[in-house]
Amino acid sequence: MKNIKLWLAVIILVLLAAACGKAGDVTETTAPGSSDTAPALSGTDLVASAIQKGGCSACHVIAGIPGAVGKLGPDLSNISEVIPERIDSGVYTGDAKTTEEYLHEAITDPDSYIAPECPDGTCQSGLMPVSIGTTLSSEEIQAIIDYLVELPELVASGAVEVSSEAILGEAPTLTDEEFAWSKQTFFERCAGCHGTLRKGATGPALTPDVTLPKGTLALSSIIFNGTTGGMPDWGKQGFLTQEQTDIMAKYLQNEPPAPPELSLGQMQESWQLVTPVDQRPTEPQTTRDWENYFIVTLRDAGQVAIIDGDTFEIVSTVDSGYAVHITRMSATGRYAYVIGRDGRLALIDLWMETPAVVARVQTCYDARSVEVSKYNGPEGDFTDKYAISGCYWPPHFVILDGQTLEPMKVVSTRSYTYDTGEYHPEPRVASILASHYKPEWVVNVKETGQIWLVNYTDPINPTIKMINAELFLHDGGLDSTKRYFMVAANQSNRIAVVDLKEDKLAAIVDVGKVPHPGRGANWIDPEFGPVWSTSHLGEAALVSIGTDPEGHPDSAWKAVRVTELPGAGSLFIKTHPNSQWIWMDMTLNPDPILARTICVVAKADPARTYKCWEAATFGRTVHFEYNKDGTQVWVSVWGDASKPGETGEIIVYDDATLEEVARIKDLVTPTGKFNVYNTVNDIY
Ligand code: DHE
Repeated sequence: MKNIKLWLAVIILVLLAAACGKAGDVTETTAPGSSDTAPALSGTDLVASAIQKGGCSACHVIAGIPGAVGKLGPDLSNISEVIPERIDSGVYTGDAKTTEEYLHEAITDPDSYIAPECPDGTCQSGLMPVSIGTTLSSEEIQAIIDYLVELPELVASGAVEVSSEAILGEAPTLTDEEFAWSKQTFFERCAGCHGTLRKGATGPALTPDVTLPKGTLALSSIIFNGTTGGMPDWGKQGFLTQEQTDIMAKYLQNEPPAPPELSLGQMQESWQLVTPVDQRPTEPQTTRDWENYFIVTLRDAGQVAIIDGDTFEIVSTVDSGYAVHITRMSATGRYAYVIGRDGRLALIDLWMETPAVVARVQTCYDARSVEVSKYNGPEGDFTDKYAISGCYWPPHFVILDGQTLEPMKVVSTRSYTYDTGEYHPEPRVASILASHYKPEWVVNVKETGQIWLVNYTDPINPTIKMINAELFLHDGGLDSTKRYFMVAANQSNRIAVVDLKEDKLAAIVDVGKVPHPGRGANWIDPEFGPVWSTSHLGEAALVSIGTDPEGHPDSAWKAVRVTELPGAGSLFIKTHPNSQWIWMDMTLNPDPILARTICVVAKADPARTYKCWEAATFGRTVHFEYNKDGTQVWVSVWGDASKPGETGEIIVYDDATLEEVARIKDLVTPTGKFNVYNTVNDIY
């Protein structure tokens, strides 16, 4: 036995030495299992090759295996020491009687028992592909088992250690058709989190140095099943078949293709002034309370529905861009600006009897944000004057005429990271918010971690103050005084706070894992005074930050309260000054029941959730919005566009009693919804 161990250790050391370089480096070798490795493998070569073929490194730490530093599954370096105790514990649900049998079962029938703890939280059933058992030969499976049985001693003797150096094989090939399909699907489904150039942000980087060591099997499993960290289960949800998932997994191991640029001239060519300003109404043409309209994203229909907040009638359904992301209103509320993921911006006149698009333009190929000029004060009246569109690709923002959408100015955000000064080719524009204090927009540049304050008094020659903040800026909103802007640096697990009166960074606050506030929620905590809260994608917690440096200096810019939630995967929270609740969803929780469960926390007793309930029998619940007077709350049930009867609906609740008031049924995949009055006045 001792000889075998020594032999294993020596070969591993040789392997590691061959793969030399600093941690994180990547070594090019011939792909295991390719024809170039024709001679039969034995010993540790066989173990390393089998582990890579099975994609085990993508999810597990396995000492001695180059690049095996995955965090989705349990650390396997000492697993064989844990197993006997686990088998005897009474909680084990499989059939194994010995360590070897347990390991065999774990590889060939992974869901027979789910380990209790994984590095990132609870271990997820269904993630480890059942097909590993058939992909690997019995010889390969046995080699892995033997290695894992010996591993604790090898680690203890110092013969092997954990190594992030990865082995790179050849990228799998795709047909032209498969490549074109993958490219388009990646843009539509994945680029938002992982970046068009796949350098990562909300989701991890997916460049070949990261994906090749994981291999097709592991990547495919992650894409199909999702992860507890917020990666959607595209296969389980029915968006991708197993075959499509495998094609995508192969595509990700190839170099990302460079997408095209978009010039101001090209934007101007796309510009359509459907109804010139002088042909539009000079006063509202409707007797409805248009300030209580909700502009509802019908995501997969490429439309928005304009719904009367008093009667719940659909006043108009308007074609907009692909997968509309958000809507913002002009400062008077009269115009709605709707931005699609494809960078198509539509301007809707809400004063028309039947609201319709009065102008369109394309400012990017991939966009998430739009905002308007709101300032009216000593420096001028900019009400309804300008708009700004923020792009993921090309990485830039565009200033437009607010009444016609004529593109006026494009500003690139390609720049250097705030901390190490590295050049970044794709710093994407995440949220944009209009200051009420100055004629400025707060533009959050995700990958460089800078918050740009863009002064629009002279939009062709804008001045920009660049504030160093934190990497991976995403979404955020104002505090209740509107003086401070709070933005999630989501992959940094922090909130950056900007003082819009002084134009400077006020604080960086540590919160939970992957904060995702939407625009957040402002309320008065009974102990800590005014706070702004965020929920999280990666952690089951609502975290509240003190926002009153004058009245409550001890709490200001600190995470003063953590309220535990039933699950992670939350995208949005909401409240209203008149409400006693904070509402929250868990849209991206991998458990389908939790994904359609909503919760409220009582402001008077914020230590725990007051009530959680499954709001629908299908789909996922997502995003809240109040009506104009703060008495009713709307939540979307995000269904499947291809399933009649389950495409989606909006549930309206009475905010005081939490009783259901109405269901607006058969909407196609409703997601975000924006009440005109609340959006204009930043009420949340
Ligand atoms: Fe969003 C806001 C980006 C996925 C619905 N989303 C935002 C903002 C950004 C953003 C930068 C802030 C805009 C602002 O305030 O100016 N969203 C992204 C992504 O990059 C991400 C993670 C992945 C992607 O591919 O787009 C993403 N978002 C989603 C969804 O899957 C949602 C649920 C449905 C959809 O449209 O695809 C979704 N995002 C929303 C909504 C808002 C939003 C409803 C506005 C919230 C608010 O109340 O302001």
